[in-house]
Amino acid sequence: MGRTAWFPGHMAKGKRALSDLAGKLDVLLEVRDARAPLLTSSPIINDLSFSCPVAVVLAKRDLADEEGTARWVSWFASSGTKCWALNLLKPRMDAVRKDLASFGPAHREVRLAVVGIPNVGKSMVLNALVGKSSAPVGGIPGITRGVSWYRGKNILAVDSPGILDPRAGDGVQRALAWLGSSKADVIGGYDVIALDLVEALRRRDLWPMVEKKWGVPAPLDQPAETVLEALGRRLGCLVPGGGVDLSAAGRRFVEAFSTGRLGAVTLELPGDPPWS
Ligand SMILES: Nc1nc2c(ncn2[C@@H]2O[C@H](COP(=O)(O)OP(=O)(O)OP(=O)(O)O)[C@@H](O)[C@H]2O)c(=O)[nH]1
Ligand SMILES: [Mg+2]
Repeated sequence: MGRTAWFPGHMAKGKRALSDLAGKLDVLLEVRDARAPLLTSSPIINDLSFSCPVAVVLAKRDLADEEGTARWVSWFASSGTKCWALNLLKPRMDAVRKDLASFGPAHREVRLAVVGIPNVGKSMVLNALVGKSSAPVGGIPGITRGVSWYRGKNILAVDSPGILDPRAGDGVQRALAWLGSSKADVIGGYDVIALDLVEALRRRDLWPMVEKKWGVPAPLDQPAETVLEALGRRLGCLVPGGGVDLSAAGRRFVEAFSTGRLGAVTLELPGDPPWS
């Protein structure tokens, strides 16, 4: 079990604020990453869902494999959970708004909170729902710091900071860093995260997406360090004297993966064993 890696004060405060609010809400809208919907589930949802129902958005649909996403949507439906897969860069929210309205009483707007782990797209979902760009959005985890209300047509919505499980194991935290939801530089460094990602992509036969982009192969009998070094040379991440800066190479690799520049990919499917 890994030690607490990244649980700054705003996460603890956000968790308390959401607990105080939960009784006043009609529905919790939990945002997860479509590329790994179980890995990116919110660690606080079980505590909060005693007070109100939960519906799920699988964000970053454009970064996930379409067939994998379809399987996840069916999986949520079969467990009775309302679920929408969305590309928030081109949001189509009419059906979502309509379904969400049914969680509220007829005499007033629906009240909801958007919750989830860092950087999954919560603020983008909120902006798409209320119809304006008011909640701050950013490419690094930890952009939203507090809990704030936003009003849209027939909707009153709270944006909340991303909250991680402080007890998550090292493997979970590293995988979250591949997706941009945890900070690689506080978990063990970009080189460590990237070596893990090399292994994970190779294991899942997903390396061809990297090879296609950068022309670097990763034969199974080659140590992950050798592969990362070759990537570093290809990307020009060198130190004086000609060695490879593995940390810089790792950062370029992980960031390209997390933002989808290497292609669309799904990392887990319904029924896969849990991450450890
Ligand atoms: N390609 C793609 N990028 C997305 C999508 N949704 C969000 N993003 C990107 O993901 C990053 C994080 O989005 P935010 O809405 O700030 O995420 P958040 O969950 O509010 O993050 P925190 O407030 O830091 O916890 C931004 O760079 C967005 O542009 C999506 O559906 N597709
Ligand atoms: Mg946010």
